[in-house]
Amino acid sequence: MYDVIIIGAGSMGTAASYFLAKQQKRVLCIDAFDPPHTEGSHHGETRIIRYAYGEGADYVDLALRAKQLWQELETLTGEQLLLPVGVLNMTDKDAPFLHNVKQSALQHHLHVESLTSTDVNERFHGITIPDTMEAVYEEDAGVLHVERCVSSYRQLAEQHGAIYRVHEPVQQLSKKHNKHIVETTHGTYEGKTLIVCAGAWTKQLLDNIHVSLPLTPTRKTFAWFDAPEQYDARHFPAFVLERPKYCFYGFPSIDGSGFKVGKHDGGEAVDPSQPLVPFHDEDLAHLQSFVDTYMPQVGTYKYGKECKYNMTPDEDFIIDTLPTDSSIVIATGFSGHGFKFSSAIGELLAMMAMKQDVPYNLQRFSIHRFL
Ligand code: PYC
Repeated sequence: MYDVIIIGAGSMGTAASYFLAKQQKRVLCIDAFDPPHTEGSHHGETRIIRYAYGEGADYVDLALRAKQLWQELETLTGEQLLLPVGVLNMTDKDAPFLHNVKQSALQHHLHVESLTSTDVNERFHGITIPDTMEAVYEEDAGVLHVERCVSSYRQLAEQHGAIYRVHEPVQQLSKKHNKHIVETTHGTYEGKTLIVCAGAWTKQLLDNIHVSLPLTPTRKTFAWFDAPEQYDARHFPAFVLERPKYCFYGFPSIDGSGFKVGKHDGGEAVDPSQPLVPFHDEDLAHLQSFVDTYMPQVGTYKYGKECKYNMTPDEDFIIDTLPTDSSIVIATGFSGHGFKFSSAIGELLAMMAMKQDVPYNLQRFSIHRFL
Protein backbone atom coordinates (compact mmCIF):
# COMPACT_ATOMS: atom_id res chain seq x y z
CA MET A 1 0.00 0.00 0.00
CA TYR A 2 1.36 3.41 -1.01
CA ASP A 3 1.13 6.50 1.19
CA VAL A 4 0.37 8.57 -1.90
CA ILE A 5 -0.49 7.69 -5.49
CA ILE A 6 0.05 10.55 -7.93
CA ILE A 7 -1.93 10.34 -11.16
CA GLY A 8 -0.14 12.34 -13.83
CA ALA A 9 3.66 12.65 -13.79
CA GLY A 10 3.88 15.95 -15.62
CA SER A 11 5.38 19.10 -14.17
CA MET A 12 3.27 19.12 -10.98
CA GLY A 13 3.30 15.36 -10.43
CA THR A 14 7.05 14.85 -10.82
CA ALA A 15 7.71 17.74 -8.39
CA ALA A 16 5.20 16.38 -5.85
CA SER A 17 6.77 12.91 -6.12
CA TYR A 18 10.15 14.38 -5.20
CA PHE A 19 8.89 16.27 -2.14
CA LEU A 20 7.04 13.18 -0.88
CA ALA A 21 9.83 10.71 -1.57
CA LYS A 22 12.28 13.05 0.18
CA GLN A 23 10.13 12.66 3.32
CA GLN A 24 10.43 8.87 2.97
CA LYS A 25 6.80 8.50 1.94
CA ARG A 26 5.94 5.51 -0.21
CA VAL A 27 4.93 7.22 -3.41
CA LEU A 28 3.75 5.86 -6.73
CA CYS A 29 3.59 8.12 -9.78
CA ILE A 30 1.52 6.88 -12.73
CA ASP A 31 1.52 8.34 -16.24
CA ALA A 32 0.00 7.33 -19.55
CA PHE A 33 3.29 8.35 -21.22
CA ASP A 34 6.94 8.54 -20.14
CA PRO A 35 7.75 12.01 -18.78
CA PRO A 36 9.13 14.32 -19.96
CA HIS A 37 6.99 13.82 -23.07
CA THR A 38 5.19 15.84 -25.73
CA GLU A 39 1.60 14.81 -25.03
CA GLY A 40 0.74 17.35 -22.36
CA SER A 41 1.86 20.86 -21.44
CA HIS A 42 5.53 20.51 -20.59
CA HIS A 43 7.32 20.30 -23.94
CA GLY A 44 8.75 22.90 -26.31
CA GLU A 45 12.01 23.81 -24.49
CA THR A 46 10.95 26.94 -22.60
CA ARG A 47 8.34 28.53 -20.34
CA ILE A 48 8.24 32.00 -18.82
CA ILE A 49 8.81 32.57 -15.12
CA ARG A 50 7.66 35.98 -13.87
CA TYR A 51 6.90 37.21 -10.35
CA ALA A 52 5.15 40.60 -10.73
CA TYR A 53 2.06 38.78 -11.85
CA GLY A 54 -0.42 40.19 -14.35
CA GLU A 55 -3.05 37.64 -13.35
CA GLY A 56 -3.01 39.09 -9.82
CA ALA A 57 -0.93 39.53 -6.68
CA ASP A 58 -2.46 36.35 -5.20
CA TYR A 59 0.04 34.41 -7.28
CA VAL A 60 3.21 36.17 -6.15
CA ASP A 61 4.07 34.14 -3.03
CA LEU A 62 3.84 30.92 -5.03
CA ALA A 63 5.93 32.40 -7.87
CA LEU A 64 8.68 33.53 -5.49
CA ARG A 65 8.76 30.17 -3.73
CA ALA A 66 8.89 28.49 -7.15
CA LYS A 67 11.96 30.53 -8.05
CA GLN A 68 13.73 29.46 -4.82
CA LEU A 69 12.91 25.83 -5.45
CA TRP A 70 14.08 25.95 -9.09
CA GLN A 71 17.36 27.39 -7.86
CA GLU A 72 17.62 24.64 -5.23
CA LEU A 73 16.96 22.06 -7.92
CA GLU A 74 19.75 23.57 -10.01
CA THR A 75 22.12 23.18 -7.05
CA LEU A 76 21.03 19.59 -6.47
CA THR A 77 21.38 18.50 -10.09
CA GLY A 78 24.05 20.81 -11.50
CA GLU A 79 21.67 21.55 -14.42
CA GLN A 80 20.89 25.06 -15.56
CA LEU A 81 17.09 25.31 -15.32
CA LEU A 82 16.32 29.04 -14.92
CA LEU A 83 17.75 31.65 -17.24
CA PRO A 84 17.07 35.20 -15.95
CA VAL A 85 16.75 36.92 -19.34
CA GLY A 86 14.09 39.38 -18.06
CA VAL A 87 10.40 39.49 -19.00
CA LEU A 88 8.73 42.38 -20.78
CA ASN A 89 4.97 42.68 -20.16
CA MET A 90 3.28 44.78 -22.87
CA THR A 91 -0.38 45.83 -23.08
CA ASP A 92 -2.56 48.73 -24.13
CA LYS A 93 -2.39 51.66 -21.73
CA ASP A 94 -4.37 51.06 -18.51
CA ALA A 95 -5.03 47.37 -19.22
CA PRO A 96 -5.81 45.33 -16.07
CA PHE A 97 -2.91 42.93 -16.74
CA LEU A 98 -0.31 45.69 -16.49
CA HIS A 99 -2.09 47.28 -13.54
CA ASN A 100 -1.82 43.91 -11.75
CA VAL A 101 1.86 43.61 -12.64
CA LYS A 102 2.48 47.01 -11.00
CA GLN A 103 0.32 46.18 -7.97
CA SER A 104 2.07 42.82 -7.50
CA ALA A 105 5.43 44.58 -7.63
CA LEU A 106 4.32 47.25 -5.16
CA GLN A 107 2.84 44.83 -2.64
CA HIS A 108 5.78 42.42 -2.78
CA HIS A 109 8.63 44.93 -3.23
CA LEU A 110 9.65 43.49 -6.60
CA HIS A 111 11.96 45.41 -8.88
CA VAL A 112 10.18 46.41 -12.11
CA GLU A 113 10.50 49.29 -14.58
CA SER A 114 7.52 51.03 -16.20
CA LEU A 115 8.29 51.84 -19.84
CA THR A 116 6.59 53.89 -22.53
CA SER A 117 6.32 52.52 -26.07
CA THR A 118 9.25 54.78 -27.06
CA ASP A 119 11.35 53.35 -24.21
CA VAL A 120 10.55 49.81 -25.36
CA ASN A 121 11.26 50.47 -29.03
CA GLU A 122 14.57 52.21 -28.26
CA ARG A 123 15.80 49.78 -25.64
CA PHE A 124 14.84 46.40 -27.13
CA HIS A 125 16.02 46.44 -30.72
CA GLY A 126 13.67 44.29 -32.71
CA ILE A 127 10.39 45.27 -30.97
CA THR A 128 8.00 47.84 -32.41
CA ILE A 129 4.90 48.66 -30.37
CA PRO A 130 2.52 51.57 -31.03
CA ASP A 131 2.21 54.55 -28.67
CA THR A 132 -1.19 53.32 -27.47
CA MET A 133 0.73 50.60 -25.61
CA GLU A 134 2.97 50.59 -22.55
CA ALA A 135 5.11 48.05 -20.75
CA VAL A 136 6.57 46.84 -17.47
CA TYR A 137 9.96 45.16 -17.54
CA GLU A 138 10.95 42.70 -14.82
CA GLU A 139 14.66 42.14 -15.06
CA ASP A 140 14.82 39.27 -12.52
CA ALA A 141 12.22 37.23 -14.37
CA GLY A 142 13.13 34.82 -17.15
CA VAL A 143 12.81 31.44 -18.71
CA LEU A 144 12.71 27.83 -17.52
CA HIS A 145 14.06 24.88 -19.49
CA VAL A 146 10.94 22.74 -19.20
CA GLU A 147 12.03 19.22 -20.11
CA ARG A 148 15.12 19.57 -17.90
CA CYS A 149 12.92 20.70 -14.97
CA VAL A 150 10.63 17.69 -15.30
CA SER A 151 13.40 15.14 -15.78
CA SER A 152 15.37 16.62 -12.85
CA TYR A 153 12.47 16.21 -10.41
CA ARG A 154 11.71 12.73 -11.74
CA GLN A 155 15.33 11.63 -11.43
CA LEU A 156 15.67 12.94 -7.87
CA ALA A 157 12.31 11.45 -6.87
CA GLU A 158 13.37 8.03 -8.16
CA GLN A 159 16.70 8.36 -6.33
CA HIS A 160 14.68 8.94 -3.15
CA GLY A 161 12.61 5.81 -3.80
CA ALA A 162 9.54 7.06 -5.70
CA ILE A 163 8.15 4.39 -8.02
CA TYR A 164 7.23 5.47 -11.56
CA ARG A 165 4.80 3.39 -13.63
CA VAL A 166 4.84 4.82 -17.17
CA HIS A 167 2.80 4.00 -20.29
CA GLU A 168 0.00 3.00 -17.90
CA PRO A 169 -3.22 4.91 -18.54
CA VAL A 170 -5.48 4.93 -15.48
CA GLN A 171 -8.79 3.24 -16.21
CA GLN A 172 -10.73 3.23 -12.96
CA LEU A 173 -10.66 4.90 -9.54
CA SER A 174 -12.54 3.53 -6.56
CA LYS A 175 -12.35 3.38 -2.78
CA LYS A 176 -12.80 0.43 -0.45
CA HIS A 177 -12.29 0.34 3.32
CA ASN A 178 -10.58 3.73 3.29
CA LYS A 179 -8.14 2.65 0.57
CA HIS A 180 -8.00 4.23 -2.87
CA ILE A 181 -7.83 1.65 -5.62
CA VAL A 182 -6.28 2.75 -8.91
CA GLU A 183 -6.67 0.39 -11.86
CA THR A 184 -4.47 0.97 -14.87
CA THR A 185 -4.04 -0.93 -18.12
CA HIS A 186 -1.27 -2.90 -16.39
CA GLY A 187 -2.16 -3.32 -12.74
CA THR A 188 -4.09 -2.36 -9.63
CA TYR A 189 -2.57 -0.21 -6.90
CA GLU A 190 -3.73 0.84 -3.44
CA GLY A 191 -2.98 4.12 -1.71
CA LYS A 192 -4.00 6.06 1.39
CA THR A 193 -4.08 9.38 -0.50
CA LEU A 194 -4.44 10.38 -4.14
CA ILE A 195 -3.06 13.41 -5.93
CA VAL A 196 -4.79 13.94 -9.27
CA CYS A 197 -2.77 16.23 -11.54
CA ALA A 198 -3.28 14.62 -14.92
CA GLY A 199 -3.56 17.80 -17.01
CA ALA A 200 -5.98 17.45 -19.90
CA TRP A 201 -7.00 13.96 -18.69
CA THR A 202 -8.13 15.21 -15.27
CA LYS A 203 -11.71 15.94 -16.27
CA GLN A 204 -12.46 12.43 -17.44
CA LEU A 205 -10.70 10.89 -14.41
CA LEU A 206 -12.80 12.98 -12.04
CA ASP A 207 -15.99 12.31 -14.02
CA ASN A 208 -15.20 8.68 -13.20
CA ILE A 209 -15.68 9.43 -9.49
CA HIS A 210 -18.69 11.71 -10.12
CA VAL A 211 -16.88 15.02 -9.70
CA SER A 212 -17.72 17.30 -12.59
CA LEU A 213 -15.39 20.26 -13.16
CA PRO A 214 -15.70 22.77 -16.03
CA LEU A 215 -12.29 22.01 -17.53
CA THR A 216 -11.66 22.46 -21.26
CA PRO A 217 -8.57 20.85 -22.79
CA THR A 218 -7.62 23.26 -25.58
CA ARG A 219 -5.19 23.01 -28.48
CA LYS A 220 -2.58 25.81 -28.66
CA THR A 221 0.40 26.40 -30.91
CA PHE A 222 3.88 27.87 -30.92
CA ALA A 223 6.70 28.14 -33.45
CA TRP A 224 10.38 28.93 -33.87
CA PHE A 225 11.85 31.42 -36.31
CA ASP A 226 15.40 32.22 -37.37
CA ALA A 227 16.74 34.86 -35.02
CA PRO A 228 19.04 37.68 -36.07
CA GLU A 229 21.54 38.76 -33.40
CA GLN A 230 19.23 41.30 -31.74
CA TYR A 231 16.84 38.48 -30.67
CA ASP A 232 19.55 36.57 -28.84
CA ALA A 233 19.02 35.91 -25.10
CA ARG A 234 22.09 38.03 -24.34
CA HIS A 235 20.08 41.18 -25.23
CA PHE A 236 16.46 40.24 -25.76
CA PRO A 237 13.90 39.33 -23.06
CA ALA A 238 11.04 36.87 -22.91
CA PHE A 239 7.71 38.69 -23.25
CA VAL A 240 3.94 38.66 -22.93
CA LEU A 241 2.08 40.97 -25.31
CA GLU A 242 -1.64 41.33 -24.64
CA ARG A 243 -4.06 43.36 -26.74
CA PRO A 244 -7.86 43.52 -26.33
CA LYS A 245 -8.39 40.78 -28.95
CA TYR A 246 -5.35 38.53 -28.52
CA CYS A 247 -2.38 37.57 -26.40
CA PHE A 248 0.99 36.21 -27.53
CA TYR A 249 4.14 35.35 -25.61
CA GLY A 250 7.68 34.63 -26.70
CA PHE A 251 11.30 33.87 -26.01
CA PRO A 252 14.66 35.07 -27.24
CA SER A 253 16.91 32.66 -29.05
CA ILE A 254 18.82 30.66 -26.44
CA ASP A 255 22.07 29.08 -27.64
CA GLY A 256 20.94 29.41 -31.25
CA SER A 257 17.58 27.67 -30.73
CA GLY A 258 15.67 30.39 -32.62
CA PHE A 259 13.09 32.99 -31.63
CA LYS A 260 10.00 31.24 -30.24
CA VAL A 261 6.50 32.71 -30.17
CA GLY A 262 3.23 31.20 -28.92
CA LYS A 263 -0.43 32.15 -29.15
CA HIS A 264 -2.00 32.25 -25.69
CA ASP A 265 -5.58 33.16 -26.62
CA GLY A 266 -8.04 31.13 -28.69
CA GLY A 267 -7.46 27.53 -29.73
CA GLU A 268 -9.88 24.65 -30.21
CA ALA A 269 -11.41 22.50 -27.46
CA VAL A 270 -10.06 18.96 -27.86
CA ASP A 271 -10.67 15.43 -26.67
CA PRO A 272 -7.42 14.43 -24.90
CA SER A 273 -7.83 10.80 -25.93
CA GLN A 274 -7.40 11.83 -29.60
CA PRO A 275 -4.11 13.01 -31.14
CA LEU A 276 -3.88 16.77 -31.64
CA VAL A 277 -4.20 18.16 -35.16
CA PRO A 278 -0.57 18.78 -36.21
CA PHE A 279 0.66 22.37 -36.59
CA HIS A 280 -0.66 23.72 -39.91
CA ASP A 281 -0.65 26.78 -42.19
CA GLU A 282 -3.40 28.64 -40.36
CA ASP A 283 -1.48 28.27 -37.07
CA LEU A 284 1.57 29.71 -38.76
CA ALA A 285 -0.45 32.57 -40.26
CA HIS A 286 -1.48 33.76 -36.76
CA LEU A 287 2.07 33.59 -35.41
CA GLN A 288 3.62 35.10 -38.53
CA SER A 289 1.17 38.01 -38.45
CA PHE A 290 2.12 38.71 -34.81
CA VAL A 291 5.82 38.58 -35.64
CA ASP A 292 5.39 40.84 -38.71
CA THR A 293 3.49 43.42 -36.65
CA TYR A 294 5.62 43.65 -33.51
CA MET A 295 8.98 41.95 -34.20
CA PRO A 296 9.48 42.56 -37.91
CA GLN A 297 13.17 41.70 -38.04
CA VAL A 298 12.56 38.12 -36.91
CA GLY A 299 13.74 35.72 -39.63
CA THR A 300 12.24 32.81 -41.51
CA TYR A 301 9.86 30.29 -39.93
CA LYS A 302 11.67 27.10 -38.85
CA TYR A 303 9.01 24.77 -37.37
CA GLY A 304 5.90 24.79 -35.23
CA LYS A 305 4.33 22.62 -32.54
CA GLU A 306 1.00 22.08 -30.82
CA CYS A 307 0.25 21.52 -27.13
CA LYS A 308 -2.68 21.35 -24.72
CA TYR A 309 -3.81 23.88 -22.16
CA ASN A 310 -6.33 22.70 -19.57
CA MET A 311 -8.58 25.74 -19.17
CA THR A 312 -10.85 26.77 -16.30
CA PRO A 313 -13.59 29.33 -17.05
CA ASP A 314 -11.80 32.05 -15.03
CA GLU A 315 -8.27 30.88 -16.00
CA ASP A 316 -7.34 30.51 -12.31
CA PHE A 317 -5.99 27.18 -11.10
CA ILE A 318 -7.82 24.58 -9.02
CA ILE A 319 -5.69 23.42 -6.09
CA ASP A 320 -7.80 21.83 -3.38
CA THR A 321 -8.97 18.65 -1.75
CA LEU A 322 -12.32 17.18 -2.76
CA PRO A 323 -15.09 18.49 -0.50
CA THR A 324 -16.41 14.93 -0.20
CA ASP A 325 -13.03 13.28 0.43
CA SER A 326 -10.06 15.15 1.88
CA SER A 327 -7.75 12.26 0.92
CA ILE A 328 -8.04 13.25 -2.75
CA VAL A 329 -5.95 16.30 -3.66
CA ILE A 330 -6.64 17.97 -7.01
CA ALA A 331 -4.29 20.24 -8.96
CA THR A 332 -5.60 21.16 -12.35
CA GLY A 333 -6.87 23.89 -14.69
CA PHE A 334 -3.50 25.57 -15.09
CA SER A 335 -4.88 27.41 -18.12
CA GLY A 336 -1.53 27.87 -19.85
CA HIS A 337 0.29 29.74 -17.08
CA GLY A 338 1.06 27.00 -14.56
CA PHE A 339 4.46 25.58 -15.44
CA LYS A 340 6.55 28.23 -13.69
CA PHE A 341 4.83 27.36 -10.38
CA SER A 342 5.26 23.60 -10.61
CA SER A 343 8.17 23.38 -8.17
CA ALA A 344 6.20 25.28 -5.51
CA ILE A 345 2.94 23.51 -6.34
CA GLY A 346 4.69 20.13 -6.11
CA GLU A 347 5.88 21.07 -2.63
CA LEU A 348 2.39 22.33 -1.76
CA LEU A 349 0.68 19.13 -3.01
CA ALA A 350 3.04 17.06 -0.88
CA MET A 351 2.04 19.17 2.17
CA MET A 352 -1.66 18.83 1.35
CA ALA A 353 -1.36 15.07 0.84
CA MET A 354 0.36 14.79 4.23
CA LYS A 355 -2.27 17.08 5.81
CA GLN A 356 0.39 19.58 6.85
CA ASP A 357 -0.35 23.29 7.26
CA VAL A 358 0.23 25.16 4.02
CA PRO A 359 1.91 28.60 3.95
CA TYR A 360 -0.38 30.12 1.27
CA ASN A 361 -3.85 31.53 1.02
CA LEU A 362 -5.42 29.15 -1.50
CA GLN A 363 -8.84 30.83 -1.61
CA ARG A 364 -8.43 31.88 -5.23
CA PHE A 365 -7.75 28.27 -6.27
CA SER A 366 -10.70 26.76 -4.39
CA ILE A 367 -12.65 23.94 -6.07
CA HIS A 368 -15.81 25.33 -4.48
CA ARG A 369 -16.11 28.05 -7.11
CA PHE A 370 -17.13 25.32 -9.58
CA LEU A 371 -19.07 22.82 -7.43
O1 PYC B 1 3.13 31.34 -18.17
O2 PYC B 1 3.83 33.37 -18.30
C1 PYC B 1 3.20 32.43 -18.76
C2 PYC B 1 2.51 32.56 -20.04
C3 PYC B 1 2.21 33.71 -20.67
C4 PYC B 1 1.53 33.36 -21.82
C5 PYC B 1 1.46 32.02 -21.85
N1 PYC B 1 2.04 31.54 -20.74
